[in-house]
Amino acid sequence: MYKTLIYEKSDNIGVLTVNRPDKLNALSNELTEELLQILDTVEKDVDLRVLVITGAGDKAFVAGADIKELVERDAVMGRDVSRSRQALFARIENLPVPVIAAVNGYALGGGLELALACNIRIASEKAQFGAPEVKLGIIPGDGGTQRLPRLVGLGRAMEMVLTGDFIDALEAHRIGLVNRVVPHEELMENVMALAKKIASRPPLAVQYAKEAVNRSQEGDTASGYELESYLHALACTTEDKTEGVAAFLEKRKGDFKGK
Ligand code: CO8
Repeated sequence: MYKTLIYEKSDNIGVLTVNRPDKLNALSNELTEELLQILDTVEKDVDLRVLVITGAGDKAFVAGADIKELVERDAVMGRDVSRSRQALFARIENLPVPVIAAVNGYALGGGLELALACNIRIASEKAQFGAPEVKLGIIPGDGGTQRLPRLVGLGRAMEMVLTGDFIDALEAHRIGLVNRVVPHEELMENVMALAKKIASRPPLAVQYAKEAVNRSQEGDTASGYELESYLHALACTTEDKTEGVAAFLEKRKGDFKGK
């Protein structure tokens, strides 16, 4: 049903694979449209617990925006595409379920920005990261100038954005861009183990915790604390909280219903 994406779900975990391997999974307009469609489905799926995003093939997660489509892009189109892609990536960042990027190869330009919009990044040892936009005479437009410095610090982000140089997975790990680096063949196994662990936690608590942690990036600490209190209060109203606390006290595993 999708031409540029594959979506599979099992055990409440969705795996979204960007599927243009012959173009290193470059983000074309068509692919962006299909991502929007799939988000409509994912956002409404009450059984979903975790979404994993990865790239098809052995070389790339996503090697950036489709450079062919940049040829015709004037200022008005540039602003519109940037705004709509920023909104798309913000939707991914703020999905009710956690999103894990399984970075299996090049994560460049818009592909780096997609990985940054995911909530957790696990990299294959083959992964490479870069913001090469400046080499094309443009700048990141999918939220990268804001998310990258928050994750790796101003100086490191500035160096990546101003040089366009790539960094390897170990360097990405050293600067905090990815949570961990694993052998290439074991990437999905590692990502799925993490996804399953998160999926086993009380879903509403996971959702509220994600929302509170995401708010910390918006710069207004006072309203972040306020939101945390209200989401904590909301979590206290759930059946899963009653079950989770009882399970601990009774020394047994919790049975969580997402209620
Ligand atoms: N767009 C379109 N096609 C691409 C892209 C891309 N980003 N990356 C790779 N491809 C294509 C190649 O053209 C090639 O196609 P073909 O076989 O038809 O010639 C195929 O994928 C394989 O690529 P290579 O032969 O180049 O593979 P190599 O292993 O030799 O090199 C690299 C791999 C180093 C990753 C190289 O492909 C490369 O440098 N790619 C471009 C990376 C890049 O500059 N990305 C940033 C793009 S700009 C961007 O993302 C801006 C985002 C913000 C936009 C503003 C708002 C929306």
